[in-house]
Amino acid sequence: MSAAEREPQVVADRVDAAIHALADVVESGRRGWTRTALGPVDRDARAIVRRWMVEAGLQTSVDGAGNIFGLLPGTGSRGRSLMVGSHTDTVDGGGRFDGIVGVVGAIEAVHALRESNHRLEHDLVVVDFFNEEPNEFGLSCVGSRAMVGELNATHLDLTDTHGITLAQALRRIGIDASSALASRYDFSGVAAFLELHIEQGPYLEQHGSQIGLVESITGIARFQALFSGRADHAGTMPMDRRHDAGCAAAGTVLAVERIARQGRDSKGTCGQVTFTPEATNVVTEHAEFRGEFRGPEAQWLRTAQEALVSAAEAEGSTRGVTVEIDWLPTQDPAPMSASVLSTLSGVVDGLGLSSSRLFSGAEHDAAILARAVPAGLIFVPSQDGRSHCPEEWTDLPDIAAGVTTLTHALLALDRTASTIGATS
Ligand code: HGY
Ligand code: MN
Ligand code: MN
Repeated sequence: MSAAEREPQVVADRVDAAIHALADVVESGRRGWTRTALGPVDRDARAIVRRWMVEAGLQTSVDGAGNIFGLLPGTGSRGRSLMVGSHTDTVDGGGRFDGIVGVVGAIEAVHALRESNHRLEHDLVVVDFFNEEPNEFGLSCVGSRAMVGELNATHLDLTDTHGITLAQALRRIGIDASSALASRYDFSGVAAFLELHIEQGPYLEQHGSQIGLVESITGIARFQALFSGRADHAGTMPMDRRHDAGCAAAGTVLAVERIARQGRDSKGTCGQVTFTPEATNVVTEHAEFRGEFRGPEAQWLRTAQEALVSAAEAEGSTRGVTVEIDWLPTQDPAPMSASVLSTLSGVVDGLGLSSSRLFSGAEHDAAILARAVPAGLIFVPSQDGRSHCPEEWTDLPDIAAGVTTLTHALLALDRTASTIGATS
């Protein structure tokens, strides 16, 4: 550390104020803290984040996919950079910390570095990724997928339950579909990517660890299931002559649960259930729902997909109901960079923080970025393991420990990044 450089100090109250300021920018009348990416207030929140980036001394820009970037130029002339960030959109009825901690924490790390006279050799790029949460079209990580070149025309043609395409929904919030497709980021100079995030599960709290170092991020197979039967009078049509699409769907929902209980650390969840007509005196003609399987093993995800198709077909055939399963963008489990993980281990040990290595059952932009650069993911504990609900909570001292870890990790990577192999 040079004479002018001091120990970086994270200002927890500044982080707390930012988290609570964003918590005020939510969709009125919705449960919990709701700020969906394609909704009416996400753009307001992102304008605030961009202003915070400017106040932290970052040069800001926005790409064609809605990602916001803040650049802190380094002292080196090699054009190499470190990237750090997360997302600020929420699920419907979500909490105040999911994603937000990582964006606010990245900006706080910039403040801490500058206020302690640290100048990184690498450029530092802070990112607020657009639309990380699965949207009503079944697509998650829209901004980060665009950056790695994975957003494609098929994604933009995905429709919601009203027949609107994702491209139309993006246009409504000022994002042009073709610009989004052309927003591939040049990662050639990016030495590593770091994300700070709440764990959203019970592991760290159960193990008494202040910091989680993620080894890999879950694979996900998402789908839409469509059932077509026949409308009949609920009071006259005998049970054995019905083609009840609703019952076929319900049986398939239970099959998702049964299949998900069979894998190692596997999960299965259904949502967005629609019965048409919505009447109890009419046998359901059409039913649809969305679901997903998650797990640490790509092979199990494949077998789960096959098991779902045969279960749905069985539920349909016994009722004379036709079934269609459409797979939405699925992704294999994403291992984090071993060398970034090793750097993070050294940082938390050096800071005297207790830590655990763990698997992430939640999806993150880091899983997408890991396809382009060596990526690392730092967790802070979630109270009672709760998230994606208003009860989501992480204590400020835990958040501050995470931001301190992130800040020191950036200093460590700045020194060691040249030794990190590409996506190692
Ligand atoms: O769904 C997830 O795991 C993440 O919160 N988007
Ligand atoms: Mn989430
Ligand atoms: Mn998240």
